[in-house]
Amino acid sequence: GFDYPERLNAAVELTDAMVARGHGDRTALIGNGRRRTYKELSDWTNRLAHTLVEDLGVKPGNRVLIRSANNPAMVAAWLAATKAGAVVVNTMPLLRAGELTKIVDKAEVEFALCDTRLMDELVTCAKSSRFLKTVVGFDGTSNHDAELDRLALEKPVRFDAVPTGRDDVALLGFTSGTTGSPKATMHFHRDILIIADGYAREVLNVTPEDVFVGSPPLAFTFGLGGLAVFPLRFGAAAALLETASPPNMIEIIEKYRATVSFTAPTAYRVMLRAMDEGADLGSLRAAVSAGETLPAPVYDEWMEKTGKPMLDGIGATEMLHIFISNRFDDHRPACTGKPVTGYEAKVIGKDGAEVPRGTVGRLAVRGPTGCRYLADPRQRDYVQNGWNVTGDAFSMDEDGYLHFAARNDDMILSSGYNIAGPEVEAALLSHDAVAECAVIGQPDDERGMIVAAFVVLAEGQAGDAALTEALKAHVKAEIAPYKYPRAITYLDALPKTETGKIQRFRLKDIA
Ligand code: 3SK
Repeated sequence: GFDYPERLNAAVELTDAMVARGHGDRTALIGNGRRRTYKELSDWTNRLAHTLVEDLGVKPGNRVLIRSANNPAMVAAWLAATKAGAVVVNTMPLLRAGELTKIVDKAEVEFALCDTRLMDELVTCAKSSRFLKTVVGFDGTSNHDAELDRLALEKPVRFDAVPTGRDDVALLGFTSGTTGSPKATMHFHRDILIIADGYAREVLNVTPEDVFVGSPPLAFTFGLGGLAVFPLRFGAAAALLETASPPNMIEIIEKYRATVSFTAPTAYRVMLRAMDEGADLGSLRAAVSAGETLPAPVYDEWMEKTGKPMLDGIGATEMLHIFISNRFDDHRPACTGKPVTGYEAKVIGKDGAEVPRGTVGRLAVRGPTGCRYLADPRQRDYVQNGWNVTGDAFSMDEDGYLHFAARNDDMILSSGYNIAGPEVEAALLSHDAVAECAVIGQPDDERGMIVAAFVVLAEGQAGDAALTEALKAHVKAEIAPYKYPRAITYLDALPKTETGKIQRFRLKDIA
């Protein structure tokens, strides 16, 4: 089990406790051209915590919103607010005032810490907010040239962190999901450590020698885990990128000899092409893929080129992080693997009963973390009889491995056939002309639904009638012919959430 003392502050465990364990001189964070050791991070966050409490008046339980791109100052702000006993709401840098207002209202946010380069939308939101009264800027470029930094510089480097309980809420993770309406998920101090002591320890075997890199925003729990909690829990380093395009990630991997990467399959496809052009990604010992289905060809090519498996995993903001994953020594293509230590999984039908092995149903999980929506009736749908019923359709094979079929709303019922959209997407993606694609069901008088594909073409390709026919023929040759897309539309880009997930529901309006 996961045994933590009753009084537990996750931020202390990730900073001061690491210094006490002898990691003080090791690099904790790299970003904006600077390295920060664990001792520097500990001092920095303690000074900031003093400022939050003494200058701003933050009290335990206050909700503190943080707005920034991925940089060390954002991690420091998160840790400092957590040390002060606040409940932190990390937000994406691109959100507009209207979107911020929904979050501020839902979470009753009173304080906001914001990279000075991103103030405008937040100030607009604060002007009309019933809740948000204090907005303070920090310098995301780490030159300590903003109000929060200046106040903190005068403070002592020791701070008596608020002795929070292990089951006190530390974090509100917002999920807009792929369907649009935001929910806040509550996570305890212990949950933050569990995802490291479970998944990161068991699946990734993190050591102090590791250097993490990746693309998910820290405002998404996938990124907060992979780029802050996991490295800091084990004395490793995180290299943070404000703009995590695949070329930037490649540059950082080569420069810092990064060992663990967290990103989505689309970025790994670009990295594979860069390897053909001579990029050296040989330092990577663990490539974690999540957030979207990992197509078998990407998995196969990665294995072929690096000799190491790509670690496909599935997580959810509701569960905080990854709960089912492949392992270095136990992995298969087109397979998400088995539950992470502490979690159990089953596949259930509409009646809630487990379906036979090999049958597609809804994935239900339970374990040391779980869904607690803040003031939201959808809690009743997500947690049923103690099981977290995810929005994903999976099957479990005879050996207990879980295979992704689709998000429940990605299943397409066409002429009596149940077609998993991602399977058609994988078939399309294996054609050289296709860079990205998404498949949805489109209402059709004759068939009820047809499979409709939206394709972003690879450079130099033309989306003409000949290519459309070629793509249809290609899918028919790859998978059962009835699954082929009867409609193909070419787009310059796919609609995506801030976290890079394709918003298939928005394609319904384009179709
Ligand atoms: O797959 C996801 O959506 C996810 C969400 C939160 C944390 C981790 C992951 C992989």
